[in-house]
Amino acid sequence: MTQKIRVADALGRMLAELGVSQVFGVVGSGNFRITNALVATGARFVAARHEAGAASMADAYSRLTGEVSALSLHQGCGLTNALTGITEAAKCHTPLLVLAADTAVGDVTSNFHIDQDAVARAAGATPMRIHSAETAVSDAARAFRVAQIERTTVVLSLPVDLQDLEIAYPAARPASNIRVPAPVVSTADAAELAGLLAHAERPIIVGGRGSRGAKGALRELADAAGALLIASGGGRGVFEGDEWALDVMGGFATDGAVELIGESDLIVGFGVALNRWTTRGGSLTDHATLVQIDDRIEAIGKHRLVDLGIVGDAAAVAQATTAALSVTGRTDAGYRTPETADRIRRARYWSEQPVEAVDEPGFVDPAALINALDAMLPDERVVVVDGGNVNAYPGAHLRVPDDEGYVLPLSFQSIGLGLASVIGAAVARPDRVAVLGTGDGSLLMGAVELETAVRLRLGMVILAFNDSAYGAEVHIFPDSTPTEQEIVRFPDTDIAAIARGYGCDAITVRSLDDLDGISAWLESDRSRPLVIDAKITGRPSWLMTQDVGH
Ligand SMILES: Cc1ncc(C[n+]2csc(CCOP(=O)(O)OP(=O)(O)O)c2C)c(N)n1
Ligand SMILES: [Mg+2]
Repeated sequence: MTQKIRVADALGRMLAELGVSQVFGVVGSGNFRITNALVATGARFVAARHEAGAASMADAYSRLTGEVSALSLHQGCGLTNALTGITEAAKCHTPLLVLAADTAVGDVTSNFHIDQDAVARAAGATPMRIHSAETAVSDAARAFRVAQIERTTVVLSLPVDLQDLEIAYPAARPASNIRVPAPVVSTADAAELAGLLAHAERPIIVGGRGSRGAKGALRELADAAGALLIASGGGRGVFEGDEWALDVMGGFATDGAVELIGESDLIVGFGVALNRWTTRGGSLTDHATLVQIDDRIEAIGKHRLVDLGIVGDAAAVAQATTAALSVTGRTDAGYRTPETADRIRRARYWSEQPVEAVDEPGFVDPAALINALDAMLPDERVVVVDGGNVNAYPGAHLRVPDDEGYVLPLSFQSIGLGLASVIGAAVARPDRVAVLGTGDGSLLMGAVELETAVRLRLGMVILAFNDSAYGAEVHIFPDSTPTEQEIVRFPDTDIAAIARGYGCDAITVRSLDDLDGISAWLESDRSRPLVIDAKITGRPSWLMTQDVGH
């Protein structure tokens, strides 16, 4: 039966019915009703303590589930507070729907008024809005589809006066059963790529985030082509478990992996940006023939010029190329020799590389610490990384079980997104232990979300590498004087005490002898987050020695 309901209630109901099942946000008067309507229709709401946190939670959640989540914000300042996380999501093509209340149409003197469309556009998101009460349902349904199908971050502005008007509901129902045609691959493209693979002596296939749905097809292609496999940072885990796979390409690669990449003559990237990090500024790729396959034409050659670019679906291109290879043929083992197998085994994981640990009294070596933690944690985990000098330790040393076990919220290279991201990851994957590796500076930027993690009873591990500094800045300017460094150094902060104040379990680690608390927590019911305040030696990480831009 048709009834009259408020636009806000209609939108919340409709979006939940379309598939928004998880909402993060901070609720004010402008988004109170729509958020409650989502919840009343079955969506789960997580109240963050700051919009910056809510944005990163939603971003990480959608990265791991592939689902459009919603970020619910108050008008004006709610949106600006969330902007760094929205920018990160937009740069990573996260399918995210931002429900941004807006001031009433024409109310430009409201304290809350800003040009929200301009703000969204400037951040790289797609600005959309509801235009009238009559069109509100179809406006919002369109915004959901754009986020979902175009894999983009949409900021849907919702003027508060329009939200309050009444409309008939159910209105015209948005289509929910959409069939997308199977991707088509040109046989000429597949034959050309097959020809390159057949003639290459040592081919390597790189899988990025965009290759996640194609891993089986890529492994078959690599088998047929005698190619090695490796993931980009964003795609880490995609080839985990394959004996011919290295772990990760780019800044996080081991020295042995760098050597194997350096000896290859053909590098074929699927769903990978081939940016300055993945290619180490080109030094990992410039010697070889470079091929890029991506379903977005604008991605091809964006960061590095390529010898061949194919616009297409990763799995479909891989399958067509495998079929073409069976015609073209490759009779030798390509890069898959016994010697290579041995080198891969030795070079695969950072956690198995020798560490020259330099414990100073009262300070623990960060590489030795992360390797110890890697060995203690269950394999079923989701690893989240923050920025800074220490980011290579969680980013590269913690092994991941598969391509649903890693979140790298560094597309905008902002520090401080880690804590909120790991909360979003833990909400997305309650079946796994969520682990964050972060710096003291990064953690303290968003520490207020520790309360959210406690309230949600998230049994996660938060490892803070505490050097009482913006260590990256110290190491980027090695010739700076102690006086100059004062602006990036801080007194020792008792992060464990702060965490306990929020209700977390916490331990302080000053040497590898202090890890019993971690074992005890792992054996407990894990009803509270564990925060590890690791007082680390202040040396530059191996990543800081690479010059790819900060
Ligand atoms: C939002 C933001 N502000 C500043 C920077 C510049 N920056 C990069 S690393 C870093 C220091 C991070 O400190 P911490 O989290 O303690 O890690 P550390 O470098 O000490 O290991 C800063 C300030 C940034 N990338 N993002
Ligand atoms: Mg630090």
